[in-house]
Amino acid sequence: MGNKSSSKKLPKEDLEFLVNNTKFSKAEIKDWYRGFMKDCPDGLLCKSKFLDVYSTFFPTGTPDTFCEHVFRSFDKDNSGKIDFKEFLLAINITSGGNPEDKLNWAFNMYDIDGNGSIEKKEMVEIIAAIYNMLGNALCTTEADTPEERTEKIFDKMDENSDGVLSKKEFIEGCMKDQFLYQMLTADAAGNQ
Ligand SMILES: [Ca+2]
Ligand SMILES: [Ca+2]
Repeated sequence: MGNKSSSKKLPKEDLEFLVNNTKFSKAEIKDWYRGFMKDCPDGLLCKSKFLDVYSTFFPTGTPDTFCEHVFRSFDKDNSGKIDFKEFLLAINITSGGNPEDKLNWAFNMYDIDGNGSIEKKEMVEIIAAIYNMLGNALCTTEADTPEERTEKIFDKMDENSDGVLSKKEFIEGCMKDQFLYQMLTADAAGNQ
């Protein structure tokens, strides 16, 4: 067959890493990689492209703000670009990774300033973005504003009442409450 596509191959160690750390098979990972390299020949995905790809998971609503937060949570060095490995981990986790991985990731996304705890204003910001993205998908009987919703969530999750959520409080709180889990990880928009 020869190598008619001259694009770089995915390094073996990256492939192994992704097989071990995502739900995707070798063949699927190679498929994703081919598509990725077609769109991003230099091997780096910029924010606007990420938004294009990511929004296909959310056909309704406007995912832009939420996407920015998702992007930030994977763009560890804040370079404005993510590589293939970071990209596939993002797809894997946000499209239904195991609950604990997902919550670990979600915590990092909520912790906007990266100080190790979620402050109320951080949660208000992300919840507003989720509302924005999901449109009607999260319609419940209560029509809370992001601020009201945040207050209720803190009432439930802030075990030691210090006004911030630790990672432990966040993860345990979400594990106990299916609705919160789905809402806070934007799971309602997932692949059901
Ligand atoms: Ca914080
Ligand atoms: Ca606390």
